Amino acid sequence: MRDGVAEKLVGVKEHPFTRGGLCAKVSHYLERTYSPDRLRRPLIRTGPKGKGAFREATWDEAIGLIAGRLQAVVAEHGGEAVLPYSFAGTQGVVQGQSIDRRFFARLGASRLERTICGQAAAAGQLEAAGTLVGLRPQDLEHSRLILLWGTNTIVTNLHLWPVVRRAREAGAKIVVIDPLRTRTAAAADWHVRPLPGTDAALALGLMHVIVAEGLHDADYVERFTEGFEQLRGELGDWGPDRAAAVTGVPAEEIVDLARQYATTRPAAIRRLIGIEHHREGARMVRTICCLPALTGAWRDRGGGILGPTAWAAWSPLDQDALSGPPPPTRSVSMIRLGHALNELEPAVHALVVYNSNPATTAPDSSEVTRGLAREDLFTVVLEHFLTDTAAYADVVLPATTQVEHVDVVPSWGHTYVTYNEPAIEPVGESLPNTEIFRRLARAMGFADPAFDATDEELARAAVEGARWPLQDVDFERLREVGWAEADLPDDWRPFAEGGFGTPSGRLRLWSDDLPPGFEPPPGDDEPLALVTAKSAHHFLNSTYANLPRHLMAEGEPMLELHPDDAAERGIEDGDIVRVHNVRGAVLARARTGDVVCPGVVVLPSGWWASRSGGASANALTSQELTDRGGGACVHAARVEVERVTQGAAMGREAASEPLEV
Ligand SMILES: Nc1nc2c(c(=O)[nH]1)N[C@H]1C(S)=C(S)[C@@H](COP(=O)(O)OP(=O)(O)OC[C@H]3O[C@@H](n4cnc5c(=O)[nH]c(N)nc54)[C@H](O)[C@@H]3O)O[C@H]1N2
Ligand SMILES: Nc1nc2c(c(=O)[nH]1)N[C@H]1C(S)=C(S)[C@@H](COP(=O)(O)OP(=O)(O)OC[C@H]3O[C@@H](n4cnc5c(=O)[nH]c(N)nc54)[C@H](O)[C@@H]3O)O[C@H]1N2
Ligand SMILES: [Mo]
Repeated sequence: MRDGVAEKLVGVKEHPFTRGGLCAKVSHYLERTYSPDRLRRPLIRTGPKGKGAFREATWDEAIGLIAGRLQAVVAEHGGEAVLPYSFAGTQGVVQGQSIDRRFFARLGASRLERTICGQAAAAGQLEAAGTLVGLRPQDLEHSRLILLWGTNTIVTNLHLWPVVRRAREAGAKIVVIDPLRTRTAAAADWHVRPLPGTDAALALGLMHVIVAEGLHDADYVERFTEGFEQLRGELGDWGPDRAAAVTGVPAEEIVDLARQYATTRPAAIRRLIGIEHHREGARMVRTICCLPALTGAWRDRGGGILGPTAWAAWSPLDQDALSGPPPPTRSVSMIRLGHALNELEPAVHALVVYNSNPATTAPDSSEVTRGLAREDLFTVVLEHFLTDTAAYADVVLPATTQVEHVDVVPSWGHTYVTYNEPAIEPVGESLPNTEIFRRLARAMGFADPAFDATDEELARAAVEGARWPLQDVDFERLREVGWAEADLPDDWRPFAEGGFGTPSGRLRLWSDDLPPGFEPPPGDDEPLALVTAKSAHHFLNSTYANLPRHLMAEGEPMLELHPDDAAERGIEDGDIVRVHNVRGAVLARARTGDVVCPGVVVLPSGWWASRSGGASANALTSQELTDRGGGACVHAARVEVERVTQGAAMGREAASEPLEV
C-alpha cells in the first residue's frame, strides 16, 4: 500500500491450506481492480441494446431511474415479472447473498434456481449417501490410490495439487479419468479415457469386476449399505466387454483399474463437477458413489470420496441470517435464461444481473442475447467491467472488487472460511453490492430494518449463527487471523462406521428412484461430442477474460480435435474452423493432437463473444437440464466442424470486427 493505492497482492504463507500460493488468475488481481477499463461511474444506455453506448450518470439519477422502472413493472405485471440473476462471481456471502436476497424477497420477485454448478452432482450423491459430507482435502495425503475423476486439478483446483503430489511422493498412484488429455492427465501415472457421458458404465464395469472377483468388503456392505442384491443383479449385465464397448476404455484396463481400486488402501476418489454436466450427470455421480461403499474404502483415513467442501465451509454459515426467508414466488432456472427471457409466461419484464455474466456463461447464448436484446425488457447489471451481458443493460452500476469491500468468503475447495477486510477505498464511485441494494430499497420505500444491516453486521451474523462444523468459529478471532478452520477431528473418517445421511443411515447401493445405471443418450444429428471444459488456465469462468495479461497468456480460443477427424474434414493444425450445430456457430483455431479421442472435440469456456470472433462455447450448448438437480449439460453438446481459412489470424484482432459466422 502507498498513498491509499494497493501495490501488491500476495498470498499469506501461514495459511494452512494455500500456503501463500496464488493461482495464475488471482496473482494479478490488482490489474483487475485498477484496470483502465474498470467501471467507475453508473452508466445509462444511449444507443441500441448490446452496442455498449452509454452516458455517465450520478448514483442518485441511476438509482432513481431503476426504482421508478421496477415500481412500474411491479405495478403493471406483478413482482414475479422481475428476475434477479446472480451467481458466485463475488465469491463472498455478504456481497453474494444478503441484502440482495432481502430486496428481491420484499419485491416478490421470481426466485432464481442457482443450479449451474454442483447441484446435479450433489443430487446424485444425496441419492446414494443422503449427505454431502466427504473427505477433507488434506487427507488425500494419506491415500495410496487417487482417482481424479472428471476434474482437471492442475487447472481448476491448483491448491489440491501439492497434496496429491505429497501423496505420490509417499507412494500413491495417481489416476485421471477424463475423456481429455488435460494437463492433469498428462501429469498423472495413469490416464483412463472414457467417452464423455459414459462414466456410469465405467463405474458399473468396475463394480462388476470387484463383485465377480470377490474383492468387495462384504462386512462393510452388510453392515453399512442397503440394496446390494439389486445392485448385484444390475452388475450381471455389465461385464468388462460391455463396459468397454460403451466407454471406449479397453476391457483389460477396466479389470486392472477395478483390481487396483479394490485392493489398494486407502483409495480416494476426487470429483468436482466435470462429470455432472451431462444428461445423466446426477446418475453418474450416484453410481460412482457406490464404489467406496462396496470396497469399504470409507474405513480408512484418506479413503472415500472428496467432493466440493461446501458442506464444511459454506453451507454451515447462517444462511437465514444473511438472506432471510425466500419469497413464495415462482422459480426460474438459471440454466434456461434464454427460455425465461423469450418464452416464459407470464413474461419477465425486468432483469437484475450481478456477480454473473450470463451472456457468456449461460447455455445457449444466442437465445440469452436474443432475450437481452428485447426492447421491452428493463435490464440492470452490477459489474466491474462492461461484460457482454452489461453491454445489453439499460443501467450499469459499478461494483467494488474484493480488495474494496467486507466479506466472509466461504470455500468449496478446502475447509477454511476467510474474512475479507477492505484494503483500499472503492475505486471511482464503485459501491459494494450490499450498498447498491440498500440504496435501491430506500428508493423503493422499503422501510424494513432488514435493509439497514451493515456489511460487518451481516458478516458477524453469518459466522455467529453458523452450524457444525463452523459452530465454534469466533468472529473477532476470524477477523484478527483472517481465516478459521472447520472443526473436524484430526482422524477424519466420516463413514468408517456407516452413519450416512439416509433414513436408514446406510449407503444406498440401490434405490428405485434413481438406481445406479446407464442409458445411452438419444441419437443426435451432429457427429462430434463437444466438451466445453474450463481449460483456460487464466480465466475464472468468464472473469479475467477481458484483461490484457490474461488474454495474452491464453492466446486465442482453440478447438482441440483428433487428427483422424481433422483429416476427414480436410482440416490442418492451425486452420480457422467453424464449429456449429443447430443452435449456433463458433470460430476457433484448430489444434490437432492427442488431447481428444476420435469423435470428441473441446472448446474452452469463458471467452467473451465480443473478444473472440462474435460467439463462444455456449453458443453451441443447450438449455436442457440434467436428470436431477437442474444442472446444465454444457459438456454434452454435439457439433460438426468445417474449415474456414488456412491458418489466418483471428481472436483478439477480430474482436472489433467480428467475423461472419
Ligand atoms: N460452456 C460452459 N458453461 C459454463 C461452465 C462450463 O464449464 N462450460 N461452467 C459453469 C459454472 S461451473 C459456473 S460456476 C458458471 C459461472 O458463471 P458466472 O457466475 O457468470 O461466472 P463468471 O463468468 O466468473 O462471472 C462472474 C461475474 O461477476 C462479476 N463480479 C465479481 N465480483 C463481483 C462483485 O463483487 N459484484 C458484482 N456486481 N459483480 C462481481 C465479475 O466481474 C464477472 O463478470 O458458468 C457455468 N457455465
Ligand atoms: N482456471 C480455472 N479454474 C477454475 C475455474 C475456471 O473457470 N478456470 N472455474 C471454477 C469453477 S466455477 C468450478 S465449478 C471448478 C470446476 O472444476 P472441474 O470440475 O475440474 O472443471 P471442468 O472443466 O468443468 O471439468 C473437469 C474435467 O471434466 C472432464 N469431463 C467432461 N465430461 C466428462 C465425462 O463425461 N467424464 C469424465 N470422467 N470427465 C469429464 C473435462 O474434460 C474436464 O477436463 O473449477 C474452478 N476453477
Ligand atoms: Mo462452477
